[in-house]
Amino acid sequence: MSYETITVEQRDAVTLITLNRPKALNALNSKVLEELIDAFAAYQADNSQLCAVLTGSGDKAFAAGADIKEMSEKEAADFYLEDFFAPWTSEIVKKTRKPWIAAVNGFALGGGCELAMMADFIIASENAKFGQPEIKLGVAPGMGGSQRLTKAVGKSKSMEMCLTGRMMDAEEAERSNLVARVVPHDQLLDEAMKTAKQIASMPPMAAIANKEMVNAAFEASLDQGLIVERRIFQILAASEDKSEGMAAFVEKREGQWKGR
Ligand code: CO8
Repeated sequence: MSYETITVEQRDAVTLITLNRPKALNALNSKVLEELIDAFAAYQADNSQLCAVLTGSGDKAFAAGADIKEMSEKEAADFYLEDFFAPWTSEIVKKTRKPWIAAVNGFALGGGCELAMMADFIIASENAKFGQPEIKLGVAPGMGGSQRLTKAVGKSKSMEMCLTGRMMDAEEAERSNLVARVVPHDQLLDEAMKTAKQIASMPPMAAIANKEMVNAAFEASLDQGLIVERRIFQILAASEDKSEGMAAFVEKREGQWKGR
């Protein structure tokens, strides 16, 4: 499938998805959403693909936000009736059970920051800048920023960023637990792909299970999350890859994964 606003490439078991509107700093319009939903569904459905990386084209931006030009045409009733922004979570986050990484190469503002935070984790280049500047447009985050940013960096910092619209640089983002790791700008894609390949080499069912467990920590109470963790652990214990993984360890060899 060919796309207008993104590119998709398979590199062995890793799908690389690149936001490709560099002149608009990869701003997220409805076409981008439609194409990302398709690309993530294809990644999820393809058993040969075991991890994905999402990044932005050009040197300047991951995504500088939802497309302000497109949204400025809309009225409140349109946003409400279309349940505008809902598919980002319902179609991409919820339906992508396999792991994916955001490789943030520059500005990740507004919807761009929110999209990066939808990933399982973020690897940022030294040039990355994160922010929720919606307040300056008279609005507020709409794709999960007020919730995911607060869960990642805590109330004080999230509140300050949302209320002032200020940007956080990569070093502060790492210190604040927004990103997993910061790497030199010119090594971002290599590092993200290397990490994705490492994940893709793991037993695939265990990768999905680990993701589901960690997400439960965000979505459930501690008691509920601990039950989710135990049940998934017990299911994994019945998998062929568990027998193989443990046998491989004892026999001092690499595991050969079946994905079940
Ligand atoms: N939407 C549409 N186009 C954009 C966006 C965006 N979010 N960001 C940048 N662009 C476009 C610019 O308009 C410009 O296009 P053109 O050349 O045709 O004028 C091009 O990208 C390059 O941008 P700049 O010339 O501004 O580049 P600078 O290097 O000078 O500045 C910045 C870079 C600081 C990133 C600057 O572009 C900026 O501040 N962008 C907007 C950031 C922002 O506010 N993001 C949040 C958007 S809002 C959101 O995500 C959700 C809620 C929105 C609700 C709106 C209801 C109406």
